[in-house]
Amino acid sequence: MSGRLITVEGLDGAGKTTLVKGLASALRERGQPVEILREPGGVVLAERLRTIVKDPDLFVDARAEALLYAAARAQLVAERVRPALANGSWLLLDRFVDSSLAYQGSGRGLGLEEVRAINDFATGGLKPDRTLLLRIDPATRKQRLTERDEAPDRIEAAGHAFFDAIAQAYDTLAAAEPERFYVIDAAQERSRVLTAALEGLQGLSDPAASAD
Ligand code: Z5A
Repeated sequence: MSGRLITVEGLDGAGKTTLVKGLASALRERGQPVEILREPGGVVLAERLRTIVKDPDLFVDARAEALLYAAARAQLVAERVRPALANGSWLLLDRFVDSSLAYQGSGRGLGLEEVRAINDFATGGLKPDRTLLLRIDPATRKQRLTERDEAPDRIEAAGHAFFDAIAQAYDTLAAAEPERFYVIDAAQERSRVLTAALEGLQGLSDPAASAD
C-alpha cells in the first residue's frame, strides 16, 4: 500500500471532526491527495449499523455492541480504506480500532485483548500509520457538549465512570505505542490544534517512515 492511514481519536466533543476537516484542507493545499471517512459509517452497510448502535431506544449487549462496530469497520476497510490506500491517498479516518479498544474494551469492560482480537479479524490486521489523540479535560468537554445542545445518543448517555475509563484507556494505548500516537491538547484554540496535528504528521511523506 502506498497511501497513509491517519486516524483521529478522542472522546466525543474533543474536536475530531473539526480537526479532520481542517487537516484535509491544509494537506490538499500542499497538493496531497486526501480522503476523509468516519466511523461508524462511510459506506451504506456501516451507516445502517451506525443508526442501530446510536439508537437510545435500543438495548444492545456490550458484546453485541463490540461486534456491530467491528462489522461496520470490516465493511469500511474492504470497501473504502484499502482501495484508498492502494490509490496512494492519505486517508483521514475519524475513529478506528482504538475507539473500540477504549469504549468497548475498557468503557464496557470487555477487555482490550478480546476486543483487539475481533478487530484484527475485521480489518485483517490493518494498522494506522499515525494516530492523533485529542486529549480533553472533562470541564472543556462538558462545556462544548452543552453548547452543542443535542440530545445524547445511546453511547453518550453513559455516566462519568464510563468516560473516565475511556480517557484512561486512550492514555494507556498512547503510552504503549509512542511511535504511532501523537497526543494533542484539544483544549487549545482550533488553529493551534491544527498546527499541532500537522507537526504530528511530519515524517509520514518519507516512505521509510511507514511500512508499505
Ligand atoms: N464508538 C464506540 O463506542 N466504538 C467504536 O469503535 C467507534 C465509536 C468507532 C460515535 O459518535 C459514537 O460511537 C461515539 C463513540 C462510539 N460516542 N460517544 N460518545 P459520533 O460519530 O456521532 O461522534 P463522536 O465521534 O463521538 O464525535 P463528536 O461528538 O462529533 O465530537 P468531535 O468530532 O470530537 O468534536 P467536533 O464535532 O469537532 O467538535 C465538538 C464541538 O466543539 C463543536 O461545536 C466544535 O465547533 C467545537 N470545537 C471543536 N474544536 C474546538 C476547539 N479547538 N476550540 C473550541 N471549540 C471547538
